[in-house]
Amino acid sequence: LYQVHHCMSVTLGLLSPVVVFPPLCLPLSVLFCRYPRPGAVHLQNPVHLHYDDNCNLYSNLLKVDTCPKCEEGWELHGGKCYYFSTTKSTWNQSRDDCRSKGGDLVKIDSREEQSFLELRLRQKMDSDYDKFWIGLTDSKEEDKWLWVDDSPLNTSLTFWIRGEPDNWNGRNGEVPEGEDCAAMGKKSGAADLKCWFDIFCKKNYKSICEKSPGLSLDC
Ligand SMILES: *[C@@H]1O[C@H](CO)[C@@H](O)[C@H](O)[C@H]1NC(C)=O
Ligand SMILES: *[C@@H]1O[C@H](CO)[C@@H](O)[C@H](O)[C@H]1NC(C)=O
Ligand SMILES: [Ca+2]
Ligand SMILES: [Ca+2]
Ligand SMILES: [Ca+2]
Repeated sequence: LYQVHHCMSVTLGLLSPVVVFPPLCLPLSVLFCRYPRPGAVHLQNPVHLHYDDNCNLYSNLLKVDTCPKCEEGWELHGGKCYYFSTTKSTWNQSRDDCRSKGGDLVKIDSREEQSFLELRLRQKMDSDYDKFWIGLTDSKEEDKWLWVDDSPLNTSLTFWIRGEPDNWNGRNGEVPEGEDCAAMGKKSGAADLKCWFDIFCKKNYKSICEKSPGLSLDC
């Protein structure tokens, strides 16, 4: 059964987009689907209708192929969309910018994701000083590294450069709070993918945003 999209239902004389009035799914609705639609495959009789626990309606009337799609300027990889900024700002400002675009600073969940980002940054970085913010900070509590979704850093999935994080205070201790934000990138390529380091959050860097793709009918 396929989830029903692009259908209208008539319930109690009211025309409405299909779905949903939890907890009552109003299964007495009459369903009107306009087809053939591009990308829609008309399936065979008999027609089955089924509501799931969230009152989403499923039927075998038609199958509409959808595929993940990223907005202009974002790159699809491994089922997620990535945006590599071209301007530099503080960690906080970079995070706000990602959120205003519907995402957040990137959270690195796998060696594969790190490998993709490490490779892309080799191409994106103007020089080896041209680093990119990631969504990792220990600003709440020193040495307790959290991703932007508040999940703790998995200590078996880290890519710190040797000697990092070191929470450096500046040459004469002029930054008492130390280094609390994480950035990454090595223009010439990182040994064993290790290219994370902690640095002052006020530093201006480019950044990597991540968000989930939308679904497109245009595959
Ligand atoms: C970043 O923003 C948070 C929350 O708004 C604030 O508590 C923190 O002090 C800011 N950090 C910096 C370095 O500006
Ligand atoms: C941490 O990462 C390792 C290596 O990828 C993985 O096997 C493990 O399940 C992860 N632990 C958690 C709590 O996510
Ligand atoms: Ca991720
Ligand atoms: Ca720190
Ligand atoms: Ca450091």
